[in-house]
Amino acid sequence: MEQRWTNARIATMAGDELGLIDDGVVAAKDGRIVYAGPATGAPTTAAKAHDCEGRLITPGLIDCHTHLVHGGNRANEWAMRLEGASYEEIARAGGGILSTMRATREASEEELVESALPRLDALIAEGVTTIEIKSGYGLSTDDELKMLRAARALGGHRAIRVEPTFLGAHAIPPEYKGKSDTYIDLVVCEMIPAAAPLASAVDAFCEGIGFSPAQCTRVIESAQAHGLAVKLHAEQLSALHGSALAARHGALSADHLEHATDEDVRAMAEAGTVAVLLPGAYYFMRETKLPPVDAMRRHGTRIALATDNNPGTSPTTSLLLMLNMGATLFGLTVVEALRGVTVNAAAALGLGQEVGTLEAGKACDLAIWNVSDPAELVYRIGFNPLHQRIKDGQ
Ligand code: DI6
Ligand code: FE
Repeated sequence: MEQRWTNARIATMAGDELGLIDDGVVAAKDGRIVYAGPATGAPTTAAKAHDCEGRLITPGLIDCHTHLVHGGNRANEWAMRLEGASYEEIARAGGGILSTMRATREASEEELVESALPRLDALIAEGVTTIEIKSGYGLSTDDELKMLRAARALGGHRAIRVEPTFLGAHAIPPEYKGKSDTYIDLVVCEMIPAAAPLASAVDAFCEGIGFSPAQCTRVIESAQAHGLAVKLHAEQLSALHGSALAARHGALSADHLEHATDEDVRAMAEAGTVAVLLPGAYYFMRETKLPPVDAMRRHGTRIALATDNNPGTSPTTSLLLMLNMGATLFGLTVVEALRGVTVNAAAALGLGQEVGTLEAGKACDLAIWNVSDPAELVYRIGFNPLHQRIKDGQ
């Protein structure tokens, strides 16, 4: 089936900027883009033209870092934090991730799907067509697999591309308290082999309250032995140089990075490892250490932005708000922010050949906006100008 979207300003994201074309056409056949460019060069076809009336078309948005599937919420702990308790104190007292672990273990796969759907619908309403969803709140083989199945099931409930990531090395479950190496044995020897058919990538929390670089190395090596891509939560609260470790292993991305050093960022640039910035967690945790965006620019490290939707540090379902926060809090330009939720987010998921730009051969995933200036997508705070979302041409 052939489709055309005409009379539009298209931001292809091809090249190094926005790839803006003022009077542009996107043409698709059977859900794949066959042309994205000036109207003057558009192929003639009998396909029905959708007149976009001068609206802006971008690639469908990509949320490349979420913990969207999880049980319960942590509003109570947030209230404790507002009264002075720290995230680490709550975690060490058995709250934090372990609090969500208990709620997630109690939930059935169907309940996890049902509780995630409203969060997913909020992202879809803002033009998201691809989403990464991590496990990491089960912390047992069965419960981690339950989470990955729930993540995949969401792709059957909505027209959205789901990329599941196994994050068993997210926290040490109570039954392994004080035995983190033994838990990593379980992750490496049992969980990853079982998760491999259900996941696209493996992630780990490289942090003092998480796992050491040595433990993360074991997880990374097991992931690669099972043909899985690698991502890493790194330099969120301290500088353990997990991001350089990730880069040395050819990871798709290292994520958070507030404490990343110039050396970490250079290693990421050289390896092509994408820096995924998570302003929602920075904001919600009231962090003060900014990620080294200037060093990333200097070294040419690709930058992505994501919601990090999770009940503990970033309970947001607005990728548009992350655009504004990436600019306002982290100093990203309009071009950097928009590329961060399209072409660079696709790279962070290893989907650079499939989505993230409007180019022939890619999936026809479009977001059509009631704006003409791309800057308006970054400028507004809490406003959604989406006119229409197209997934695989539909
Ligand atoms: N860093 C984060 O910000 C989330 N996980 C991680 O490794 C927080 C997860 C949670 O607090 O539930
Ligand atoms: Fe995260």
